[in-house]
Amino acid sequence: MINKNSPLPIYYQLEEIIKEMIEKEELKPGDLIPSEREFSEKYEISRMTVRQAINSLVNDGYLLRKQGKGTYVARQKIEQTLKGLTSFSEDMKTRGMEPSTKLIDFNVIPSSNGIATKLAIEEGTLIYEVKRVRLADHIPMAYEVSYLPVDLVKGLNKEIVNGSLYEYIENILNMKIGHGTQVLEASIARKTESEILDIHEGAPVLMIQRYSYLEDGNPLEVVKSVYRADRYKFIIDMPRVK
Ligand code: 16G
Repeated sequence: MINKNSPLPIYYQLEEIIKEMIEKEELKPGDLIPSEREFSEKYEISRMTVRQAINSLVNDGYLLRKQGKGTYVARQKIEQTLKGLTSFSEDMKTRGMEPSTKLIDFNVIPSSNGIATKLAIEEGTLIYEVKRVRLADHIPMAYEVSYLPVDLVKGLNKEIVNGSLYEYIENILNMKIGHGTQVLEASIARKTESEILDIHEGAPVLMIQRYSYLEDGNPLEVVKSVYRADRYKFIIDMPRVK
């Protein structure tokens, strides 16, 4: 219920009410939400306020406006907890979704200075450059470009990267992946990324740079991923530190 004496703005309270309805699945993805008039009559608030709440939920990706049709509940974002180093395939399977990959490009190239430094190899040493679209239940989620030293990850090929890279490294090559560092930044989709991810050019994306290392400390991969911000959110668990 809306509390008009609360210091919280009314539009914000309505946003929370609608989010809760989505969480409790009283409103499901694809459902048409009640009209502005219905909300305004039910909660005895102005239509302007209702519009403000709905606009904000559209901007945040909870709702989707379809021209001339109304406002619908959007597919809810995938939540990824940033706690341990996991692979895309593992992440999707844990959620009961089917991971798949569309290989865009697979090359062996001499490394540039920047990548060589990150991989602790000499500039010009051969590296794999793997460009993949990662999908969950057939929906593109991320575009990923990975660089790995050829000498380290023996026998990598197109078929393997069509499945799980980490599974190959750990179960076939029997190497142990130790830890990773990840940098997360906000960005917007450029033309190629928007085409690959099936979003508008300029749509918000989350850009992630991951460096991962084997247990012995050797750098394993440098990966740049572009995630759809309308489908993904990252959750960070933070133990209190002083
Ligand atoms: C994730 C990792 C990526 C890794 C891949 C392996 C991020 C940002 N990136 O997508 O670094 O190469 O998983 O997944 O999380 P795979 O084993 O399914 O190929």
